[in-house]
Amino acid sequence: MNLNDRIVLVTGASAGIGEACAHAFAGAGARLLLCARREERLLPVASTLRSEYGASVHPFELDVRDAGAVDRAIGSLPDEWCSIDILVNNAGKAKGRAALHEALEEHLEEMIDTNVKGLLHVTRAVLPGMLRRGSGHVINIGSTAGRWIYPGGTVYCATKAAVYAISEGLKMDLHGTGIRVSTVDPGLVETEFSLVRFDGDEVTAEEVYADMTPLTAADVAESVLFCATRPGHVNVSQVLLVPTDQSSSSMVHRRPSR
Ligand code: NDP
Ligand code: 8X3
Repeated sequence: MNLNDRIVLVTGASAGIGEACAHAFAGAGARLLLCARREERLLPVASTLRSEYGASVHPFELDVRDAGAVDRAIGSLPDEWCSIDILVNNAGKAKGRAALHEALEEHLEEMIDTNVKGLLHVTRAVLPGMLRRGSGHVINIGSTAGRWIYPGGTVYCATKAAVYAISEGLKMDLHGTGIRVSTVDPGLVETEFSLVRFDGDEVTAEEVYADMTPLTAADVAESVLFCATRPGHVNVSQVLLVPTDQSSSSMVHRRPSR
């Protein structure tokens, strides 16, 4: 299905899964609204989409944790960009892997404010337009972490369990409106996620994906695009996408090379 001229908003599009989603949607003919905090990373993504796909792209700096900034950004979109057809709630992160009683308060707040409150802020800002038009699609990037709780992941897992609950609740809130809600929940995906989680510690970040074959950001983007391109009467409600090497949060098949 061609998404010709559909407007897709991807949050957290400056890297990883969000950037890959932007590529997938641009390749399918969509117009892209892209946001993230790091404009210096976002603008080159937008330029690449324009040159590779001839895509129409409107990038803007946004911290999804700031409810006022979210409302202002969505409320002041130029007329030709304000009818958002598809929202991909992707911006998110883990910080640290400590037990709750040893975790930094700022880490807990950053995860909850980004993964839960940020997703709610953007969704609340975008939904009124979708409701007026009687169509739209909200695609939330959850995680296996929301279904498989693991040691040191108490708060990150809780935020992703919240994304799961929000996705299920939203379907009920929007019952009969024609607006679709999907959750795409990946397992291990090699992106900058672990580098961010471990504050730039490359060795610890690399250990997460060592000696196994993780998902790529493009694998996840393909599933997101699949959800978005079903016929209007079909809602892909939940996608649980894991590497073949991963059977649970703790069961990861590794083949040490030495
Ligand atoms: P990356 O760190 O590679 O990308 C995260 C993106 O989120 C960046 O573009 C970042 O941009 C953006 N972001 C972070 N905080 C904010 C904020 N406050 N406001 C706006 N944008 C923000 O990680 P991934 O691509 O892996 O993660 C994307 C999503 O996928 C997250 O929700 C994550 O929880 C989820 N996920 C990841 C998995 C994995 O193994 N990698 C598995 C399952 C789910 P910037 O810093 O410029 O703001
Ligand atoms: C990211 C997957 O297992 O690293 O959501 O928490 S995991």
